[in-house]
Amino acid sequence: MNMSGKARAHTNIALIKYWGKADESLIIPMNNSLSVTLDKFYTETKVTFSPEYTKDILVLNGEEVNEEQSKKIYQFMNLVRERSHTSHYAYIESVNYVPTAAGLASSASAFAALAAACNEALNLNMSDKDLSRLARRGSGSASRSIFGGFAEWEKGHDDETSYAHAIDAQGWEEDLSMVFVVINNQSKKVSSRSGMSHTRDTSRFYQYWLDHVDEDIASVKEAIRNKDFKHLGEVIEENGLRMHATNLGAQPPFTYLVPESYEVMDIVHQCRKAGYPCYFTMDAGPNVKILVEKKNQQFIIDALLKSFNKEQVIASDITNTGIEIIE
Ligand code: 2P0
Repeated sequence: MNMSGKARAHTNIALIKYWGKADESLIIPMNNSLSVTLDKFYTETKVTFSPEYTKDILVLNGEEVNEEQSKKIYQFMNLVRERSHTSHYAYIESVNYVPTAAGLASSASAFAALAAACNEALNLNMSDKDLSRLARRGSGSASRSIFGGFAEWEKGHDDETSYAHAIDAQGWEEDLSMVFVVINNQSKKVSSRSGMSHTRDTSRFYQYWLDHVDEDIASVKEAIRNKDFKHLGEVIEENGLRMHATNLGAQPPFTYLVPESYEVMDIVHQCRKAGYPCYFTMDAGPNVKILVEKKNQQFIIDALLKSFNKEQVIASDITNTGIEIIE
């Protein structure tokens, strides 16, 4: 008998970053992180387990993915089999809903959707907390994509204690949005996995990062409680830049940022000067994400469109919806 389940999960963007693991194989982070879940970018995944399959197969956006690229998925499926005492292999069909050519496909939505689809297919009846723990084993940031709105991943100290939960913002997220500036650069990409590992192991600034991240988490939670956008923005901008500074302190140093990234940061500063508060954050790549109140979103977009083309500037609401079972 075939067993199948289909789920949707949205991408999240960290406002306080996850950067470095305490345990590489269990994916336990060195510090707590905090994110917003985005409405516009998501993954839908259907998984079908069958006694007739002789291996796992992944079809991504309609094309079969080769074994090398699917390695992380196979490891994850082995974990699911172990936990559910199933020996069946699975056929996994996954579609990323991100604007074409934006290059924003994310392992966060991918593993959150896959965890939820497996839970459904195998009738595992996992709680959101346990789904978050499971998704974490695929990719750390996926632990946060189980939830909508603001989510905090508590680092914990082992597999049991490391998971995310939603943070009640009393509906504030409905007033906020995120504007993406997609910067295409040709430089060789350092994956977030290897970048954070190299930085944790070698950066002269890494201890400084660890020493201040808890303060940032506390400040962000206070700003959310008070619906204080300026406070929120100032903290997240500092935290994001500090994460990128740790990479510059690594031996050898590296950076994800390119000249256009700095150009966007400058536009953000100019918008603030003009009386439109907005704040930037960057992840393991050159793209810049700008947190803004919806009422000021158009001003920021117009300012960006003087330097970037329409395809490069994409706005998304923050969704309150966590993982969903579909069909
Ligand atoms: C985050 N980033 O908190 C951090 C901040 C980028 C910068 O992409 O190794 O893909 O699979 O656990 O979850 C997190 O990297 O890394 C990430 P793994 P993941 O979103």
